Amino acid sequence: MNKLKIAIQKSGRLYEDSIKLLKDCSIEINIGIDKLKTTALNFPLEILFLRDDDIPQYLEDGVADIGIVGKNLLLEKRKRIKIKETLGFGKCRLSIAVPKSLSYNKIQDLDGKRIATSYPFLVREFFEKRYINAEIHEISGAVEIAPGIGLADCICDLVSSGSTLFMNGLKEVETVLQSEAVLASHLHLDSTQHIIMEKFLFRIRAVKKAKN
Ligand code: PRT
Ligand code: ZN
Repeated sequence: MNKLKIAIQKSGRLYEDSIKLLKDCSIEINIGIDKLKTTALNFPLEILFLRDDDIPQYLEDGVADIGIVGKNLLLEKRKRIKIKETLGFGKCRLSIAVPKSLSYNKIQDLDGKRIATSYPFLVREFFEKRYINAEIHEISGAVEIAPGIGLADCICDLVSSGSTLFMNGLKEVETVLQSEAVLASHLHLDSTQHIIMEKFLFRIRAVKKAKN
């Protein structure tokens, strides 16, 4: 019997909820010690454990058929894949934050500023739409320390509770994107894969409905 391959995050913020979603859908899995991949015991699903950054590319290439990843990452990476369902966890927002001491009234206050981010595409698009000229500095981690060490004037990063910004003397001033985990798929599934995905989506929707 054909199986559908699902990519989920190997560890990190989406891991627990992704596993829980499978469980809530009554899909039983045994996770091995190496945690590279596993096969569901009672559903035609193979689970691949990956870094979240790699999941959009694998979905475009068809290495995985479906995957769970943050909308933030999907939109930033701009791969040719389809969003099938929002999942209601991993909620956060991609926001611009400036030092608390900076007086901020309107978006034009960001004109000519240096902004550090791991989301250069989404930030550029946000500024271009608003005719703001900002200098984007792409950095891959610890974005929130950039203003403190003189690397940038402000940042654009994911925020959930806001405590990271607070601890680094920053305040949130604009929201670029509201995000949550989504189920996305490869563009060209064969008919069997499509049927399995629809069965899985049917269960996901039932789980979501039961929670509301
Ligand atoms: O190892 P791997 O590459 O797979 O994981 P990762 O470290 O790149 O990603 P991870 O696990 O941190 O995040 C995975 C996904 O979780 C993100 O792509 C988002 O879709 C979602 N998510 C939800 C978040 C947050 N909330 C979040 N708060 N991702 C990151 N953060 C970080 C943020 O970057 C900042 O450093 O948490 C900090 C802010 O949190 P607060 O609560 O202090 O505001
Ligand atoms: Zn990552």
